[in-house]
Amino acid sequence: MQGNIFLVGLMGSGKTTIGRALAKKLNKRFIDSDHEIEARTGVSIPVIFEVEGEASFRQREAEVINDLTAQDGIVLATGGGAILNETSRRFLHERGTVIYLRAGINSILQRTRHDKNRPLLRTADPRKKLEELEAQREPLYQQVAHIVIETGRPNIQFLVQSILTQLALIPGA
Ligand code: SKM
Repeated sequence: MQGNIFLVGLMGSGKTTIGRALAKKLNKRFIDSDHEIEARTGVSIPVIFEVEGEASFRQREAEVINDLTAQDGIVLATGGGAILNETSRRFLHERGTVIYLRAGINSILQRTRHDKNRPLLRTADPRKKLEELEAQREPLYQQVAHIVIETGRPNIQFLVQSILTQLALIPGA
């Protein structure tokens, strides 16, 4: 639980891309909780949603967050809805430094346009769905975060640098 960095935010906010780059810079191990769930179940996330439903997916997700946050020295990209679970929020906040990557709906729509791996966006009006998710989750992302980074600027190196600068300001992070 030492030296961990946890990235939270809506799907398509860049958690995986930024997380990988950050882990490389800090010489930490990168883990993506969605990939971990897929590795454990042997199927893709859309299949888990289809076969078991969202509630069951959330249970699996909470277990994975519990296990992964107990490790040391990792950069973890969490699933967009991982913060819905109260215990996961507590583990994330207590077991590492939480960075909320805050992205605008337009950039998220652009990033997820061709992504077939987002069951919640398989709807006639993805913008409306994202607006609903944002309204519901923004307070939870804010609540769990130690640092908030606006991802309006698309330059990954710039974002990683501003995260490193802010981390340096937090004692023990
Ligand atoms: O965890 C996946 C899954 O598609 C659900 C989700 C969400 O609820 O925002 C985000 C993805 O990372």
